[in-house]
Amino acid sequence: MELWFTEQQGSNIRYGLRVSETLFSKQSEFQQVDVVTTKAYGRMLLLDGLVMTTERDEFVYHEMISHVPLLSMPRPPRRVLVIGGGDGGTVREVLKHPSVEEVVLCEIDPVVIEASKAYLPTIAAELDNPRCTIEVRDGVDYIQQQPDESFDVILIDSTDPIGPGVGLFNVAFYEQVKRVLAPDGIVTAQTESPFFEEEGLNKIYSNLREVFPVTTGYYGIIPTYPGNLWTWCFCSKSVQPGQPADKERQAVITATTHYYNEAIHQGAFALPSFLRRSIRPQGLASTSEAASPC
Ligand code: SPD
Repeated sequence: MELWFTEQQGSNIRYGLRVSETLFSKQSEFQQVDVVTTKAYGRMLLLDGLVMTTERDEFVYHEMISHVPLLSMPRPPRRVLVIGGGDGGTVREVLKHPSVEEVVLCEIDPVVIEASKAYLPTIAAELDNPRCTIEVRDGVDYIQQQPDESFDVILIDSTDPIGPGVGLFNVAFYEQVKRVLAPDGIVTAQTESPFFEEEGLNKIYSNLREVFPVTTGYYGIIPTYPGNLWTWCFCSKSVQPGQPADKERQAVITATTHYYNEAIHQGAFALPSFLRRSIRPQGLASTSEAASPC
């Protein structure tokens, strides 16, 4: 018998992947956690039946959420916070940056970490790295207890804005993220699909714009996410997006990546017209605006 996983998008769309094996399945305190093997994309992590990552295309998401902000920082970042991201893919990319002394992973659900370490070893590869500190806690509580300006880069690697991830999309949370961010720091948040979540995406951007002086969306192509086009928001107190801060730092990273490169760093901010209307830049200095392809 053939086994198929389907993810439903609204009432009219379902995406399907043929599954050969279920490797892990557990209802945690927070959500249903599954790891299955798919014929087309290798092993896949599902939370509450939604695709979080697959072995074959995870590199796009994890490289884009990490290297765009880390390489935009005017000085080499030392301390990085990842909120969510219990599969470890974002931590793995952050630790490619030699300047990073510590990355704190704040994941609410220990079962996601357990399943990823056991069944997604290439993604969770650096979770035992001594430069990685794991906090199994709600990111909303964790951030409230951190000192002002204590992180250089903060990456909000959340689930969709439902279930345990919902508190990671509101203004009160973003205010705390801003407080904890260094003056020259950068925040990147995953901001969903522009095709299917337009209303939700507009709300996320409006919340981010209430808090951060500089915000702009950028995008990448992720075959297993609904709509295939995925967005992140680059937010800062003053740092402008679009240009890597240091070509030497960038070359160290591009020697390892499969999606991110010099052209993608700038090109990801070149928004298709329909996205300009929703995730357009705000707070860009006029010189950068003129120089940037946004
Ligand atoms: N609809 C899928 C959204 C998933 C965003 N987070 C993915 C986590 C990968 N580290």
